[in-house]
Amino acid sequence: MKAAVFREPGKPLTIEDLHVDKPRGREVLVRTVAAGVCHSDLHFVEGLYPYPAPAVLGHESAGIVEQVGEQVTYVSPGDHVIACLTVFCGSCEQCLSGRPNLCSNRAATQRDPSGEPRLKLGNEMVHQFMDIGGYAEKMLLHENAVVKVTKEIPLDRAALIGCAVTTGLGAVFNTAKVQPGSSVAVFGCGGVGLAVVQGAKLAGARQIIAVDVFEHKLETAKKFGATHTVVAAGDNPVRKIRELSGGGVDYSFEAIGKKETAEQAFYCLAPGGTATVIGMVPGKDKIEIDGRHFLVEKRIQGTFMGSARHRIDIPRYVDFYLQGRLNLDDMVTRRRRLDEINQAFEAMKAGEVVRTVLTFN
Ligand code: CXF
Ligand code: ZN
Repeated sequence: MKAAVFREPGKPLTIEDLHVDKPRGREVLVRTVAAGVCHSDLHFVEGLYPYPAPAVLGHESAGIVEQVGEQVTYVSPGDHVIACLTVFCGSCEQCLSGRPNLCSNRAATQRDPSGEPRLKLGNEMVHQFMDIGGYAEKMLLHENAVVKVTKEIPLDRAALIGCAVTTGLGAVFNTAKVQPGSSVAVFGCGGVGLAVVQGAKLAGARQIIAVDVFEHKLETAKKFGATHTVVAAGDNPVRKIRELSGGGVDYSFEAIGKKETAEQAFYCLAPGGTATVIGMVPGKDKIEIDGRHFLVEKRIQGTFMGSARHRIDIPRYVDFYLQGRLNLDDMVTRRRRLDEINQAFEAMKAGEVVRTVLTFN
């Protein structure tokens, strides 16, 4: 099968022919139909975060089950599925406490490292990014890394639920628990930021302030439900947000992954407000906060994949889409083939697209 392979940080991905094993035990073999191109993959391609090579990147994919291992009970061939990087073991303390997104025993869902690998290039083992490896014609996944979805949702839209949508909506509903009537600021209007905007609208926020350096992205944010916009180019947007919200917002979301914007997300809060940092802030960057703000009960917190319990949350998001309450159609702004993956990254860097989705035959 063809796959886009990561070989070295800073180098383009290369399209190569890999061998994918047959599903064993609780594994399922999925024919990829669509793969969203997410900023997080680019962080790894650029070496901002390390990842072992060679690896198949991609973690926002959807497809059709082709074959299942002998112990699989959850899906059958022909089922439509969304791949989820929040693969869960189902029996560790995190899973049993209702936080399967933080599963502490992913190893239980992976192959024994000394045995036959899932993916190979000749005799060499190839890593599967986040246990998915979605930039490939096929994905060999643990059954707990997929969610079955109705065939009513087109798979190129469904793919986005695998990352951007679950991350953004989940940050709003599960992590921050945004209340009806509240005010929200969203830093960054890419795929995740727009999902936060849509989530805030679904949660009944009265004011949704979108912040970005690109004016065209702010225009898009308005279409998705932003009530106000702030252009952040060269300027600290905190004063403007405080002005618009009459003293600070109840909830803020950082969907970029920068120290500066994480700090701004905290400083634009009203007393009692909560900042949720979604973006991947590099570990070398320390977030600095003036301690006096804690006296008025301001909070800052992390979130991982929208604190998702993916088998519960994803079917709900699919229903929102089918009911016309979640706009995924306009989030897919470009479709490309697998061998155009590097151009898709370039377009993302230039701020040209909300989401490129790679489509497969
Ligand atoms: C990320 C989270 C960290 C690993 C890669 C995927 N989430 C969304 O893009
Ligand atoms: Zn992602």
